[in-house]
Amino acid sequence: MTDTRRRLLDALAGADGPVSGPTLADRLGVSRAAVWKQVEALRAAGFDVESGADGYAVRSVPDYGGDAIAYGLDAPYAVEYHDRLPSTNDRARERAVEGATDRLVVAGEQTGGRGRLDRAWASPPGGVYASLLVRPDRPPAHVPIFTLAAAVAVTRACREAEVDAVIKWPNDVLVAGSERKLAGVLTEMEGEADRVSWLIVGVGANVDVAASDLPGTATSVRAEGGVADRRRFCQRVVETFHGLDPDEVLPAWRDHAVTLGRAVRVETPGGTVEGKAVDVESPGALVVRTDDGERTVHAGDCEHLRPADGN
Ligand code: BT5
Repeated sequence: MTDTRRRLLDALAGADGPVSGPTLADRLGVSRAAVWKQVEALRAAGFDVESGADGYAVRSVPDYGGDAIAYGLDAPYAVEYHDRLPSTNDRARERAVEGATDRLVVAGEQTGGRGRLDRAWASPPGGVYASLLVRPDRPPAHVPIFTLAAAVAVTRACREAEVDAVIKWPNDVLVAGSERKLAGVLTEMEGEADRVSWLIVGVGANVDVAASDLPGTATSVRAEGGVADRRRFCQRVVETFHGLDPDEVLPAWRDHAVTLGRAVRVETPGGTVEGKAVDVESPGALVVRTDDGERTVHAGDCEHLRPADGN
């Protein structure tokens, strides 16, 4: 998406009524003919743009796509949309290597979606597959906080879509009271000892997907009876992620998490840790009270054990 297109979308989305061609040309710093060309491109992308005596006004927005996501998006990312990609994280990585930043790569479906540890992420049409490329001025050790922030953002988007979602450490978004998975987060980065070079936060969320198109016990916003609006969902994830103050992330995560207080078994690179999950510490490590004292786990797969509470 060009800068001009994004500015046109922002100008139209932010207006109360029609905006005249000359006003748009002025704001965008382009000719009126260039504005007209961009409006035509929006129409070709499925926007209903009315042009009356007072100027241009958007009457309706397409269900999904780059322009649809950018329209009204309250976050400073350039949106790049593809109907289909192997993996939005891989495409974002290519963009990172080219030097880009502050970019949101979205695909309508993925043919090679990835989870953690090279597991497959089922990515049928109807899901939200989005990778955010940023370059935070942080040491690599702080990166897990971004994964937690994304999990908080996705959980809130699910709740806004009327599905009662919760977080399982570190990055699974489940339907409350179940192990049914709605979404996951895959964070990848490149960095030097003291500074992240680039960071990609990839979100996969089952939004407008039938449960039969998903593996195992996975579920979707649609299957749970929620509002399956991919455009809104994607926008809200990005806006919430962007709007979270780093200091707010851990408290918000604790607030949304179901793992704390639960009996857990965590498969870590260094072996199995079993006990009661008692806290999450900065920048995202799980503290487990085991028979041999407290253990702090930085990475792994967490299983909630029964009974849910109290041991
Ligand atoms: C995750 O991995 O939960 C992270 C998933 C991140 C996917 C996004 S999509 C956009 C971006 N581009 C990518 O290529 N990836 C990111 P993990 O915790 O490892 O969970 C993977 C496991 O979840 C699999 O082994 C399955 O058991 C299960 N699973 C696979 N597809 C699923 C789906 N669509 N919904 C729920 N569970 C799924």
